Amino acid sequence: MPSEQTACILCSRNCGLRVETEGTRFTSIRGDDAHPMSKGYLCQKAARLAHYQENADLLRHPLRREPDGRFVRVGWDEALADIAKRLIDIRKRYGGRAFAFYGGGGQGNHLGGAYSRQLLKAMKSRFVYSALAQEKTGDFWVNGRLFGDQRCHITEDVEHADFVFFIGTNPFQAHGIPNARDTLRALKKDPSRTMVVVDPRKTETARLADVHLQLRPGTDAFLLAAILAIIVREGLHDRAFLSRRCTGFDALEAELRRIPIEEFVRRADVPLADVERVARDFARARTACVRVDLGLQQSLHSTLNSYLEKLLFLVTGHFGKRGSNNLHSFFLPILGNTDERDARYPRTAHHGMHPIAGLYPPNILPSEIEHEGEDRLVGLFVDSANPVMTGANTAAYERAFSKLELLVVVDVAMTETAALAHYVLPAATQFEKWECTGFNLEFPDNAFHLRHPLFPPRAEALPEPEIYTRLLEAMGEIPRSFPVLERVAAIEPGRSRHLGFLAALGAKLALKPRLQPYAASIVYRTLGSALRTARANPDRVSAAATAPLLALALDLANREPAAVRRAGHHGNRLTLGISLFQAILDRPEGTLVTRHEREDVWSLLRHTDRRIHLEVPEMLAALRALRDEPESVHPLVLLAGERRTYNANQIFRDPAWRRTDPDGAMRMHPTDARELGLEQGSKAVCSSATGEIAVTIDIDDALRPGMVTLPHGYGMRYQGGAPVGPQLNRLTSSEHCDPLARTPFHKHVPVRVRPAS
Ligand SMILES: Nc1nc2c(c(=O)[nH]1)N[C@H]1C(S)=C(S)[C@@H](COP(=O)(O)OP(=O)(O)OC[C@H]3O[C@@H](n4cnc5c(=O)[nH]c(N)nc54)[C@H](O)[C@@H]3O)O[C@H]1N2
Ligand SMILES: Nc1nc2c(c(=O)[nH]1)N[C@H]1C(S)=C(S)[C@@H](COP(=O)(O)OP(=O)(O)OC[C@H]3O[C@@H](n4cnc5c(=O)[nH]c(N)nc54)[C@H](O)[C@@H]3O)O[C@H]1N2
Ligand code: SF4
Ligand SMILES: [Mo]
Repeated sequence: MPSEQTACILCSRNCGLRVETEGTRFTSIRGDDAHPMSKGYLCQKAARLAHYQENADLLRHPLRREPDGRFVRVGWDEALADIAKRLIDIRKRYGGRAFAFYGGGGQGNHLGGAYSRQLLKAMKSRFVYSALAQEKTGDFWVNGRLFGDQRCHITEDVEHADFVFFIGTNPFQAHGIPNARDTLRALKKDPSRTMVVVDPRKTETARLADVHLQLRPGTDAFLLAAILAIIVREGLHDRAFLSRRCTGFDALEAELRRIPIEEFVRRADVPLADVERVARDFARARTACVRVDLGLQQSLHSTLNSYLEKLLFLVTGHFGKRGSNNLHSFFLPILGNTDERDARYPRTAHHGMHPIAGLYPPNILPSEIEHEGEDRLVGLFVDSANPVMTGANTAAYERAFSKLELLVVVDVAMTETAALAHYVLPAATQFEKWECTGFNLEFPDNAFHLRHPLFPPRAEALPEPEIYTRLLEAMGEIPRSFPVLERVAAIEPGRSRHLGFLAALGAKLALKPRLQPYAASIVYRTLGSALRTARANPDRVSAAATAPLLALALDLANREPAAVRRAGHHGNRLTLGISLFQAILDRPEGTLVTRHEREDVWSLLRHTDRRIHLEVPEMLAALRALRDEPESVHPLVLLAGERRTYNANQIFRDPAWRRTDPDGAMRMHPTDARELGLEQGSKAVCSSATGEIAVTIDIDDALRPGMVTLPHGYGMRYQGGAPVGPQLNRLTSSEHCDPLARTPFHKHVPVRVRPAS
């Protein structure tokens, strides 16, 4: 069996894979040494990918729900014609405000996004709801203020830092950093390097750390503020960096000097001496960086936390250097730049919410649907997401989705969300089509991996580019053929063909501006069908879907010509982007797209004065308010959504993929268990203000007393059966959230637990 190259689709790292296949199945899955980023690295989850590619929940045909609730098989033409008619009707009756799109890519399927976004244009809607807007939009908002654009995204050079500060993240299980376990072990092995972990649980990562600050859940803002205050009090801030690269430090310093350090550290319940040592060593380290994730972003003070963790590396000047935090360039434009002052984007009808980075928060979606009035949401497309399981308050989603006039779900499998849809459209799996990830978040080197299809789509499943293009055709938004463009695309392949095609396309779109929003589908239907790769694969899916990457490659070459050349691509102003595009098509293992120099960080910063603006009035007010915040006391705090050895969002539906933890047990400290009369393996009921669910108890002294945890990524009804493991979002609430970004506080849910009767 010849081996083929692809990537893992289970987390944002998208490690390169070398696989062997037979018919429609994987027979072997290994790490790919040739992958430019992962270089052969893998974790245990990738070996189980056969359960994604083959399972009993996979959709095989388009389905329509009948009035009695049964799903019946329909043909693509019939389904798309009816969906098109109903969409046009919604647009006519209510305008674009009544329609929204949810999802558009999970942990590695981002190529379809270029196509699905066209549907919003056709519907004259701006409402994109996305999982990113229930975790990272507070972070993006802060980036907008500090660096001048919400697309100024931070990366961290953990591999080269002398001092690494992990707060609210467990990279041993969740990854998120390059080759996490190897990187963590290298840190541990080197006595000259220091690893600090701030986490209420003694996690697998914390066990490898030099210092573990096992703080009280939800107190990070207090701890971070105290660390910053110690740094300023002791004069450990980097004055040269602050005066040369930043503005607004005086206002910030004034606030930090008012922080009651001892009191804040007491609230976090960690030893003051440890905190002082961490503050000093971080500031004095030759190179240091901060890495964060959901433990900060889905916990109390979410957006303020994002501000404070960034201040930690900024105030100490650990930015824009090897081994520090940095900005990076994107290849796929997965984020926008839209804050509350942006008039192009409408506020939502019910909450008056604005988008951040172009995305609206899932937390508000159910009430935007249930809102009374002409401007409520009545039509929704969900693609690559399962919000009924993953949004806060499952019952609210179920209730709201049942009130939609039209719900269409595009997924590979019959999900809990699909079960509520009027139409369910079967997408080809990520190994049955051309695919790629937009999580290219590294600096100074950034890579892009275009994955080739390994299998033909099963039964009637189609790749998203084909689904959305057919839908636009059915809506009458684009014609079914483009004779002139097709003729130009058919000439001899090569750079001149691409240039000739682009000129013809430009002329066409200038003549017909109405077609401009649909460039992706137009190049797909025309240039796309003529594309060839070095390893042409005629019996499988054509490479047509990759055509819009040509525009992105040209754009990157135009924005960052020197970095693209340093990454090994050649050409002049016109042809560099075309060479990059061809390299992407021709290298099934992935390719470097940019290689930056350290100094480039300053041109990636978007404030016109090229400085970092440290003074953010909203955040300084929130910092001030900490001093008067009453201490909250709950019997138990649930950390709802832990990453473990065998969970991977909602990507695997067949429970057989798990080797351990079949029930997704609730972890509980022995002291709490004793008080509640619970033992290892006990059945219990966990209840919150929102709902209650059954759980199985796992006694774990790595927790702090007073906290319990449940894993994310369980609760699916495989083959329509009973939920497997906790449906943890039956416990969470959309109101318990960050005031600015509306990110849910999933890591801090007050609950009660009692033995099952
Ligand atoms: N195995 C596995 N890996 C995954 C995923 C998966 O489902 N399974 N999902 C992927 C996705 S979508 C994401 S966004 C990432 C998330 O990755 P992470 O955020 O790293 O993972 P989590 O386990 O959700 O939370 C991280 C840590 O936050 C800690 N924590 C909870 N509350 C607090 C608090 O108040 N303060 C502090 N300091 N820490 C706290 C928890 O104890 C936990 O160890 O993981 C990705 N990787
Ligand atoms: N309480 C609580 N809730 C959470 C979290 C938590 O920690 N606690 N974590 C949150 C986080 S960080 C995230 S990122 C979200 C994730 O939640 P979602 O955004 O809902 O995404 P996934 O769970 O990744 O679901 C991916 C869906 O895409 C489908 N799919 C897979 N491949 C393809 C494909 O090629 N095409 C199409 N069309 N579909 C495909 C899968 O079958 C699955 O239904 O959950 C969030 N929810
Ligand atoms: S789950 Fe993430 S870290 Fe593990 S192999 Fe897949 S992409 Fe790599
Ligand atoms: Mo996530």
